[in-house]
Amino acid sequence: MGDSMIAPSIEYDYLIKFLALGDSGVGKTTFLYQYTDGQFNPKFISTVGIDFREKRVVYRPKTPQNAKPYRIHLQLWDTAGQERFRSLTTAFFRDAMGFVLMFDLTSEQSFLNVRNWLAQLQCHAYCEDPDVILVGNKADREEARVVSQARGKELADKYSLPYIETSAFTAHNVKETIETLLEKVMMRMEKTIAQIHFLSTKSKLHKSIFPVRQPPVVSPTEEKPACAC
Ligand SMILES: Nc1nc2c(ncn2[C@@H]2O[C@H](COP(=O)(O)OP(=O)(O)O)[C@@H](O)[C@H]2O)c(=O)[nH]1
Ligand SMILES: [Mg+2]
Repeated sequence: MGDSMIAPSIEYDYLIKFLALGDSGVGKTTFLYQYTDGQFNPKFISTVGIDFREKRVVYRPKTPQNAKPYRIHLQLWDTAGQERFRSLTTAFFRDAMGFVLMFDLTSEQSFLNVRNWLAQLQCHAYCEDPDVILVGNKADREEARVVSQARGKELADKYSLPYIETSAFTAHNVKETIETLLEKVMMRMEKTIAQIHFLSTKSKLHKSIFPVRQPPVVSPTEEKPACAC
């Protein structure tokens, strides 16, 4: 593990857990390593089950202008895409607040499997509509690309997800991916806190604090992919 793993102090405002998922070999481990340690690790080390990396960041709300920045302790959970670890890794889905759903721009199969990963998420995440960012990785391998930017964007739009193309090799858009996801999660959190305030001032009982359960990502008219849960 890198320096970011050494003796983190407990002084932070929020502990936020993200989880990376997607087929084996798409670049999840390399991406997270690049984010936390700022390096490309060329060694292919197959993730066994689950692992995590940590990093401290400061989140500045966009509004109001003088909003207090939050100190965030980010925990980035790394899953193994292999089928045999699925029951282990899906148990961790429940704990995560945001998801980096990754495919490999040079692998058609990994792109086709995005739909299955979304179905897994709907089954196992804390709510049916969690914050997810769709990531097409290995953008540096332009000569080997088989999934166009337009197709990636089209799929993301279908599920109302942000779409971003990254390279864990050159670090292109790696930081931006985590920042975009953090922005979404923090906005949801602020909305939830505002709802709690509203409810408590009305002296009403509320069962769900965070997360708030919302309508599913897949619209009712669409065929919902089968879930193994
Ligand atoms: N060229 C290139 N190779 C990458 C990139 N990301 C990962 N790789 C390589 O792809 C292979 C699989 O990466 P890994 O992070 O282990 O994938 P995971 O199974 O999803 O965790 C490794 O050989 C990495 O070096 C990238 O953005 N560009
Ligand atoms: Mg891995």
